[in-house]
Amino acid sequence: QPIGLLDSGFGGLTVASEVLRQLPQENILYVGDNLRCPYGSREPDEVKRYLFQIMDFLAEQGVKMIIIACNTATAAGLEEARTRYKIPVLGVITPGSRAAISATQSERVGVIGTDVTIQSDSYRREIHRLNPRLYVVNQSCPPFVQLVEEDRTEAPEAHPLVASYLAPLQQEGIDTLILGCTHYPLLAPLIGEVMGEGVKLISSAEETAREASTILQLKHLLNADNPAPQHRFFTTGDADYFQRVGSRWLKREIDVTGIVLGP
Ligand code: DGN
Repeated sequence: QPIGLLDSGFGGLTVASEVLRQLPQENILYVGDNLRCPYGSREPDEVKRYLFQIMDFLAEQGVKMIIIACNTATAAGLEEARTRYKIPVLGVITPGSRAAISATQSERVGVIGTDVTIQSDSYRREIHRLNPRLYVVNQSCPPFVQLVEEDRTEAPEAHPLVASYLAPLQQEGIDTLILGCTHYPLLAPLIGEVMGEGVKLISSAEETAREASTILQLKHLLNADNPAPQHRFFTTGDADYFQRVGSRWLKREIDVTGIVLGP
């Protein structure tokens, strides 16, 4: 049985890549809802509806676990998703919060994400549940997702755009910055350059894959003796474009199928 992963587009590939690295014997199914990307500035209820359509699709394919590899969808629907499906469902916000808490020395943490994620205040609440002492500052960066989706992370306009959205955080004395959108690790070189060496960048990917591994072990669902694991990718957008850009981000040739999801 495969592990299911989903995102509004390419962002969740940052999590998929860690799952492939940490759990090389697992089969995975990935859905990117590129047609309806970005999710970040939609109403949370709409995001939730899209999320459940994708999760239904993955459940029909017989996945044993679903990783919501999208902060926006995690913020909008993780809790309800856990009550709707019998299989384990993981989000990316708790793992990212945990990673930031262990990384910070100054106890001052920044969070960047989409409008839905930042307005939900999910990271601050999760961090304070675990460690109420930390200072947490939020900043939404809506245009960053499009830079990734349109494959423009190295375009000349990318640097000034990233710098202008991060400027308010530079006055905050943070030593840790949570990349609270799974697309943002694909912009990490630029974000790192703008924030400087004193700021650690935290992506949820590693910690999320570790949590997936722990849960699969506890439930005796880990794959063993699977020397030729299968990885399938589905997109609601253009399959050829996903194949080209996705293969580059994942550094391996991927097999992509186009799908249509309900209205
Ligand atoms: N990759 C998503 C996230 O982590 O929030 C969503 C990006 C988007 O669709 N705006």
